[in-house]
Amino acid sequence: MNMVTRTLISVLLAAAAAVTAHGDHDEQHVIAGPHQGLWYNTLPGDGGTQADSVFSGISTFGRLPYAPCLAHKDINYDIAFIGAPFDTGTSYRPGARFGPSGIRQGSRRLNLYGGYNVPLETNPFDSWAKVLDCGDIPVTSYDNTFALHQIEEGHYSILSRAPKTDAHKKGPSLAGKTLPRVITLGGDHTITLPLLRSINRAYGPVTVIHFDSHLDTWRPKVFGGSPSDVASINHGTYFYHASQEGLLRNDTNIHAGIRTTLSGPSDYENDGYCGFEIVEAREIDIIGTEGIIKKIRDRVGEKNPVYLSLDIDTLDPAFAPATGTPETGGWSTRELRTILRGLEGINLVAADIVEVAPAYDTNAEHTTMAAADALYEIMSIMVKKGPLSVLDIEPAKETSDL
Ligand SMILES: [Mn+2]
Repeated sequence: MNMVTRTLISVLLAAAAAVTAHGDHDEQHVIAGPHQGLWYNTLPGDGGTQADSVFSGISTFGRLPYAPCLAHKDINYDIAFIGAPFDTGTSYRPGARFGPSGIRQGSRRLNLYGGYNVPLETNPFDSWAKVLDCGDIPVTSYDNTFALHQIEEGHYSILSRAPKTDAHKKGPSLAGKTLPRVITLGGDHTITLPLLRSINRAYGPVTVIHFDSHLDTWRPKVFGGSPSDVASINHGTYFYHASQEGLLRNDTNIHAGIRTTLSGPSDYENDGYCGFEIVEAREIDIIGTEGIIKKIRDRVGEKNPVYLSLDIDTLDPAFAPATGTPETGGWSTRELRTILRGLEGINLVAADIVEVAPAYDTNAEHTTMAAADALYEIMSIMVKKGPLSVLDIEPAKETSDL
């Protein structure tokens, strides 16, 4: 073994040891060293930067341990947060490339008191699951085609490795393996197309729950005018492409929170062809959060693998002003969080949050805080469900490259 190899191995071992120590709940409260008297914030939920107070230190989602997962294939986890800072598919206000860093800033206080979720009776920061923040996928802002390729490959690298828990048990992927869950921080909504392409490689077609004020199934000639193939893939058309590419399970998908204007009633018709049912935001006045939850659960069923995509513009701009295409008449943060918690028990395999553009936020960080809290509910239902090995799903037929 030469010097370079030895040095490389010792660096990798040190990195692996650091990750293990942070992920291990028994060890993380043991602080040793000459300055241990300075450290005080060691609550159970505090995921790894425990030497810092919540308002200091380097930001990760919920102060989870950071690990360079894209650079090191041997780092494992059960849930990974990964950023996709892409915003060159927007039709109106750009700025969602700062979404990942903004959401992390907004999430700093999530586990100040330990992170226990009272209504769900679980602590996603202190459970069976090893949860990491894997940083961001490198994304070019100069070439959309290349950027979408980067996002698909980056996501697939995070998705397609063995999880920390139940790695050797059978799971619901096409290859019969158990995989980790991935939560992606966008980015404008275009990113959901490469994310679903990655998901499709692992699971085949999936069922999508799409929270948004907009349909995003528009045909390119209706949305954006489609002057080129590159322009035809944008944050209003990606679900049209996903449907055309066979990434969605037929007639199991649902939008929730819709209140956009249309080019005409044919947009709803086209949406149906793409495999979606629609829950409009205003339905909450009649059927309440319970009725909305029931509609979603009835549509997605018990046996489908589910992907959840959350556009922050689902929320009313009073609660989340910092987004590319805000629409008034949306749900409150309380209503959205109740609806998300109502999805407990579904076969959630992965999720994203998109369209957070922090430059338009209030000084009080309304939007990034709302985004972080919504993700906290999503993370909680993932943890409460258990590892993906426990999922009872109807598999797709295709073969896998896993
Ligand atoms: Mn939207």
